[in-house]
Amino acid sequence: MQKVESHSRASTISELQVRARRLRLHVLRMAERVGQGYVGQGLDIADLLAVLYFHEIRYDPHRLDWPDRDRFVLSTGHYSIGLYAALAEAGVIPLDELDTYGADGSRLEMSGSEFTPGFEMTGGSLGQGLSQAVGMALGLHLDGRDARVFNLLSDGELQEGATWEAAMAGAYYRLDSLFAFIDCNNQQADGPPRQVMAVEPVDEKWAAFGWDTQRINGNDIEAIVTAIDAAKTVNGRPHAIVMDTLMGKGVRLFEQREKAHFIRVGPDEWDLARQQLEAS
Ligand SMILES: Cc1ncc(C[n+]2csc(CCOP(=O)(O)OP(=O)(O)O)c2C)c(N)n1
Ligand SMILES: [Mg+2]
Repeated sequence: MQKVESHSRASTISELQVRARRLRLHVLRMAERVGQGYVGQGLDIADLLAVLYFHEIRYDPHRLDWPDRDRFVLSTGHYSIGLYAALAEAGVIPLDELDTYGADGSRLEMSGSEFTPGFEMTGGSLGQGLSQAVGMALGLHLDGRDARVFNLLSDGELQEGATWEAAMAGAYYRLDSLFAFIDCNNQQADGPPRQVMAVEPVDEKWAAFGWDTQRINGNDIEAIVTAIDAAKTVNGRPHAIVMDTLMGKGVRLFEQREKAHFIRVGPDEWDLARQQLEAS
């Protein structure tokens, strides 16, 4: 399968770090309006989204239906706050619209939908994204397009059986235009996955399913860029990049919460959160 050329909007590591910081600030801005939300996930995934939206993926913010665009498929609908931040920073949605996050009638619901500009699928029901990503990658290949598909999954989501059916299909069809990022933040709604239904060793599972697999620190921008570059050199297999991340990354107040799946934050805590982000 033919590989696409490297991205023309490439940024340096320090530029990407600045982007990631801005994405985190957007996440705090959104969540402050409602006083709660999936803040930890938005902060933990900002580094990956900065790399994807400002370095790697090909898209046109003014022509979202461009057929040759790379697809970003968000399996984990509750991570939408992070994707809204990236889409606003990228100019796909107006920055001011972030203030409507979670409000009645907003295009920015807590779990994103296809009516949100830049969303390729409706999220919320976990375990659906990889099947759709496999279908998109196969369809694009059959159409002779070299667009790639990037899918974000979470560690808790790996308990969904459909994910593994899709993993088998991706390897069977040798979809090397497909990149799955698995966010291992060691948390799910009811605590760490090992106390709910263990998912580790995550990297060994993807490798056993025939995927080109790497495991990295998902809060290290240079490591993410390097891993994607390495994946692009491997032909004939889909790529799994397993990322160990920290829920709430960048804000000590949230990093230290034992259960951070959905957090409520007091009105007096937001300024402190922003200060901690600046200091981090
Ligand atoms: C099919 C399905 N089952 C259950 C849920 C409820 N649910 C929403 S988020 C979540 C936790 C999933 O794990 P993970 O994404 O790792 O959680 P986080 O790291 O965000 O805490 C669950 C069980 C759902 N959205 N969809
Ligand atoms: Mg998790």
